[in-house]
Amino acid sequence: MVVLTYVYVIIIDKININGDFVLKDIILGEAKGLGIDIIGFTDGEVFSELQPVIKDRLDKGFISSFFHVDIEQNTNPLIVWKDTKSIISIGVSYKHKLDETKIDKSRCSISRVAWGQDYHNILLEKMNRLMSNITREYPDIKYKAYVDNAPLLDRAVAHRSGLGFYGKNGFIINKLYGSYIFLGHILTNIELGKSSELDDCTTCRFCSRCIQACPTGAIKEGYDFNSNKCISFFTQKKELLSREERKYIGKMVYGCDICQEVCPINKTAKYSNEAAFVPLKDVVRPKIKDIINMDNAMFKNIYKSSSAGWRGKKILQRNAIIVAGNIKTEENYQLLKQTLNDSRWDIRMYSMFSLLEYGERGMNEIKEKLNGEDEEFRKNFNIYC
Ligand code: B12
Repeated sequence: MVVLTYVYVIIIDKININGDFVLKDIILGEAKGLGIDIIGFTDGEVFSELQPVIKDRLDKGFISSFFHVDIEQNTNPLIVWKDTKSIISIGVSYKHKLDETKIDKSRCSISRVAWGQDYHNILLEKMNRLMSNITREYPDIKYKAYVDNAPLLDRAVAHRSGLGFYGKNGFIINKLYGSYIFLGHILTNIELGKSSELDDCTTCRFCSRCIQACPTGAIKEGYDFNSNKCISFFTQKKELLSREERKYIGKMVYGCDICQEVCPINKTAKYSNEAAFVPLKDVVRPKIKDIINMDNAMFKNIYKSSSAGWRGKKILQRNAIIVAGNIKTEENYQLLKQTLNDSRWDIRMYSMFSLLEYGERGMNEIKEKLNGEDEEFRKNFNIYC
């Protein structure tokens, strides 16, 4: 039981129903050795309390196109995998320091979610290593590991496994690590018992900083969230962005941290020990021109291996062009003049949108170019400018 009494943040109240303490001890010990900061367990029961919540969000049009809604699958572990008996839920902290005082304000930003290496790979590797160490001793154990890619909701699984409570911004907040934790879960065919679910947090009860801070109003009272209004979603969606959406992007090339940065629990949260998420200043606060001029080799070597890479190189360049319209400098103006001649129609269109932010000068710059574009282009330009 030495490991159980160690630093793990959660309390396991119902140990293995077979009375087998050994296996759970081994899992906890292995997890700690692999840099898994938080771990909890739950059973394969249906998450029936989520069904009306998902339906309500769906009806309101609050669910983004990135999440496939199938309420049965999203809430029933047995439909995801018929052999599920318990779920191991993990959290890995990614709060690292970055000295912003030494960074030029004209640079653009990559949110914490994409600092260092892609969290999907890091968490999946940890979970697979954990389970292969276990199955070496217990070959009858079968499992399936997920990060973001399960039909089940990572947050709901984490909540029921005692990893943290829900913040008003929808995040799973852990008392020690705050909300800067990536989540993953493993479905297994063995009984592992259940951790205690946590009640809501008293700090949150009297706090609504995240709701007030979100510029778009995506976070609503009552633990409600419109993902189609989330700035992070704007930076990732491929459809044309309205002027309002482009303004909200501000200087973000990928993701958004606003609702987490203002959270008082995150201010005092423990820092991460995970070397894979350590940020490199020039990568996470890049020069706008470096993103705009990025070639395939730079994308492959730097951003493709981070979680900012999944939408491709062009989406980061599009966002950098938007930022060049939001941060008005002569250098950015010259960059936009250059991208106005890009071979990709959407890059040309966003260059025009951003040049318009420079007033008459920008308008004169694009006039002739716009006339040279086809009718479809001009139609979209007029709708979205
Ligand atoms: C698609 C997606 C997005 C979309 C949509 C997000 C959304 N919240 O709807 C976009 C691109 C906007 C996005 C943004 C971000 N994401 Co995201 N995203 C996902 C993904 C893949 C699916 C989420 C989703 O659409 N779920 C559908 C909705 C209906 O479910 P839900 O958000 O989990 O909320 C449900 C329950 O958790 C529950 N619930 C929520 N709050 C409460 C409160 C109470 C009291 C109760 C009872 C229930 C309850 O009810 C909700 C409806 O059923 C998940 C991974 C996963 N598979 O779960 C990551 C995930 C939610 N994202 C994550 C992160 C880190 C981010 C960003 C911070 C990235 C960034 N820096 O830009 C932002 C934060 C935005 C935010 N405030 O939520 C983490 C969150 C970790 C955590 N500690 O909570 C996750 C879990 C990924 C991971 N594996 O670590 N994301």
